[in-house]
Amino acid sequence: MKKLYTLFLLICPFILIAQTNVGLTGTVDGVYINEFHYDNAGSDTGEFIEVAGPAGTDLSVYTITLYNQSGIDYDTVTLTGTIDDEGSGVGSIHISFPSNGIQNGGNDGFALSSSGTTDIQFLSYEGTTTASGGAANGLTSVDVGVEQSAPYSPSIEYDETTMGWGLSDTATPGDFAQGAILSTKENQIDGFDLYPNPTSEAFVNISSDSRAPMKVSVYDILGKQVIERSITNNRLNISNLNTGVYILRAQQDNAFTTRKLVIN
Ligand SMILES: [Ca+2]
Ligand SMILES: [Ca+2]
Ligand SMILES: [Ca+2]
Repeated sequence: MKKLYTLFLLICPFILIAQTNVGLTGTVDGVYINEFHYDNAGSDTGEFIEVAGPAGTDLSVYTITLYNQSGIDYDTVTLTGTIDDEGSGVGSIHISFPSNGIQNGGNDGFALSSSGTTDIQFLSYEGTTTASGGAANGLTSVDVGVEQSAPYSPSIEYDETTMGWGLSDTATPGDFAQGAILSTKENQIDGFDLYPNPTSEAFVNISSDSRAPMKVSVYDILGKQVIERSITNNRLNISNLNTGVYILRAQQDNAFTTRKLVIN
């Protein structure tokens, strides 16, 4: 009997640390990541992560661990205080980060964990990452599916009504009330191709599997729109652009594709 008991004690810690990622729509004992902002055009500013949950929840058992694309935990924040009541018994709090306190991606993320449960919410943006170390050790993140890239939405928000993640038109750090969701996880344009790229020509060719008109926007590295045009002949004139790196975003039917365009 003593042997069995000893065995149980040996196994016990391993049982306790087995964790479950609740993913995009789950909660960690009722609390979940609700909104975040990690990247801007130019210098990053106003970076934050917001969590929401039932009013009165003691947050002192909760931790947010930030992970880079290699799965290394590069920052840890222990939460404090309680969630306020912003109406209907729910509320939110946010943690502010200094400029680029949240890495810009791709494949960066963060985990919300609690000492009171093995459930953990491990999310990422612009790809997934597998944690080696920290609260989410061994788990692979779930990508929210939208990203802060040109034209840089104010925040990324969990929409409780549709149970989906999307780009929001207003950042509301610490307020449960959210901005309008501009777009959710995007359909990609089938067969999209952009060539030559890099280019030193006065045009680029853009093709896809569809013959529908395509709307093309080009942004400079600061997020300023420099071209907006509908094309029907697969050719985009870029003779007005200087050499440099641009973001090209195309829309066709209800699908979008974003690509880096390099002009030499
Ligand atoms: Ca950042
Ligand atoms: Ca929300
Ligand atoms: Ca908010």
